[in-house]
Amino acid sequence: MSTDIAALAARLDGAAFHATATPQLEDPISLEDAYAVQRASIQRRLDRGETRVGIKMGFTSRAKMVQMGVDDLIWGRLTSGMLVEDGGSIALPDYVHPRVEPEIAFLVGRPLAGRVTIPQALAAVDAVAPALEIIDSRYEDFRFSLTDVVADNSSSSGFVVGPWSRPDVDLSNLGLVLAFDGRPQAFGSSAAILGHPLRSLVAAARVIAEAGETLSPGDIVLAGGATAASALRPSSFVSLEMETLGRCGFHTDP
Ligand code: OOG
Ligand code: MG
Repeated sequence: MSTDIAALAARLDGAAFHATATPQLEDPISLEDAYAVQRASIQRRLDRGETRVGIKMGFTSRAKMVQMGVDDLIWGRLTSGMLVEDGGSIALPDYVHPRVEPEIAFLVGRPLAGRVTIPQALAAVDAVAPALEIIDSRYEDFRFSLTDVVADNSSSSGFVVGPWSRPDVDLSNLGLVLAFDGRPQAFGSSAAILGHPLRSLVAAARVIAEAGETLSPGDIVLAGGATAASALRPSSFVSLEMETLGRCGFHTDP
């Protein structure tokens, strides 16, 4: 039986919109269909007036793969509705069971797509920043197969971007601390992201071309969590401090 892409897109988009979990998909779907569901569910957000902002890479670190029991790189789409202001706040009831993870953001300055080298990827970058991703699987118990999570826009739900720096910073091994109310929650290094976060941008250029699209000037690319994700709690201040790049953070409402 062929997959009903539109029905699955409506179901996952509805689960995100209403912040209610949906069961894992009843029938396994192909990876191609999973990305088609993702695209269709994001189109529903664009039809409601959100705009395309960039993409996020997922499972680019061992810590993330081990935490979720998945072992292949995935990607998802970022829209304007997912952007949380640095220092701003989110309301937990708008989410199903949100988690946060430390990332690095790239600001694309020149079109980028296809098979590129690390220097070519770097040449397309205008700026880099510390970033936090809020992931929120729409599936019950935050459990999914690889294709389930791809269909669910790779759990993408929100993101915060800190101050932009020039891209000539050495990104290979920047220490980082994720903290809740100033208490360290996770320690890591940018090296956890595929050995070097620019490798994630190289991968982003490849996957976006496979989807028949391009990274365009102004797009943001999230390189993927450098540590396992942490569950959000009410009334806390979540912060990321990254060596050289600085800090960003957000509050969770009571
Ligand atoms: C899937 C999204 C993975 C990352 O940074 O590795 C991801 C998930 O863990 O729910 O965003
Ligand atoms: Mg992530």
